[in-house]
Amino acid sequence: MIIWQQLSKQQQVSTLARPAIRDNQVLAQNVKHIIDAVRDNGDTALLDFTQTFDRVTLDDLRLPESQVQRSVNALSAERKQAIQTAYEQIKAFHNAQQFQDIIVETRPGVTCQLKSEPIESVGLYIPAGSAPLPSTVLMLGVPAKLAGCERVVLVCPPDKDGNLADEIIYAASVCGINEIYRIGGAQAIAALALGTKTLAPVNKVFGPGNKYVTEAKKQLSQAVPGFAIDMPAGPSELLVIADAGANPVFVAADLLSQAEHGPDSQVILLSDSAQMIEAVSNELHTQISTLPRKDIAEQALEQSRLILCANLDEAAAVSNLYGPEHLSLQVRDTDSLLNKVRNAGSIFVGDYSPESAGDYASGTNHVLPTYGYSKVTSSLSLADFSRRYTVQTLTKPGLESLAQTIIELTDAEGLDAHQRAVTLRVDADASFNDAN
Ligand code: HSO
Ligand code: ZN
Repeated sequence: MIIWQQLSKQQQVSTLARPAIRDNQVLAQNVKHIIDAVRDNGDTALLDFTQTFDRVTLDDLRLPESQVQRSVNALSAERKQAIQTAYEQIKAFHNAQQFQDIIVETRPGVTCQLKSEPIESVGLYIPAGSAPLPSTVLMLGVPAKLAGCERVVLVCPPDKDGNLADEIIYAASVCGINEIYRIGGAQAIAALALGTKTLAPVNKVFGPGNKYVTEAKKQLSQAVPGFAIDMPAGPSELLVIADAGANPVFVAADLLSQAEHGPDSQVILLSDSAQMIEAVSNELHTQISTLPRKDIAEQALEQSRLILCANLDEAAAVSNLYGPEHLSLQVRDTDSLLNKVRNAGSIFVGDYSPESAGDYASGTNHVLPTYGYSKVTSSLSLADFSRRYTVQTLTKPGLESLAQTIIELTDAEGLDAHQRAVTLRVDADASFNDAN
């Protein structure tokens, strides 16, 4: 157990430090090589990489439509119902995020608008890794469709038989996504950014992935003009603040739920009660022994921190310093703590709000900023699938009423052509107005 007050300033900073992202030249070079190959050889490169990395020879990257019905038949009614129910909740929450156009007459005759337009085409990257993530299909597919994106493309690495998980295919079909490709890794991101004969390029790519995917997103967003990515992705994080009245069984279960994601997941417990920390620590050992992903969770727990704080105010301050992806408040007075915490991607309030609820089905999005980016980046929402732009309309009297202001400022900046664009209009004779 770490006692916060006994740490020096420097120790406090190092206690909350995430493992450093090492600038990996070899990784960057390998990814660059993959991107160049896709740029030069298109589909041939994609098929070759799929053979090398996914160990399957495909003759068509696109998932045949017939596969959808096969997945529908293969899944149990319970599993399909669960995907459907999660879909409904996520849809309800994201649909309420629709942007309302703003129109303001900033002064008589000067009208400014803020409008929103869906991003035309988006790519959703769904990792296959150690477990299929149909929940991520919903988290990306629901807002993409609600925002009105014209083309929604899903990519996912195939298994050794060239198949995708039935749950992924079914979740995509529930969202109404039918353009699906069996590709993964850096080559999939390259295809989405650059386009090939079978896969037309998209404007923006979303979704988590391994270090190759993340590196490819980084390189391509810098190299391809107009190509955007969702947000910087890092290992998952959960910080729990628990008081003496919390249930250590619940708290330990939550910490393990995040620890099982990967060896580099980070979990932190802050409490004002040494007994609670002790109890959670014991529970962690009991519960971990029966987890199928015990090995992964154990590695993650090695970097976990159980920290005793002087009081909950201090716990809030420590949490704000760290800025977790997920923040769970298992305290009696949730209202007052909620007022003090900031810098979290998603907050789970009370003993009955496990992170798993938000990961799957409550309705909030589970694509969230990690690595301290919660201080500056928002959790994924409908807004990420559209862009905002402005429109303005000035009448002649409106422009006249602003002319002096603009003339003065163009003088200050020494930009005469800007000034002339105003004065010529203000001085235009009435014949122009009459003619129009
Ligand atoms: N906790 C993950 C999302 C997830 N959990 C998917 C289960 N499936 C990152 O927020
Ligand atoms: Zn999770």
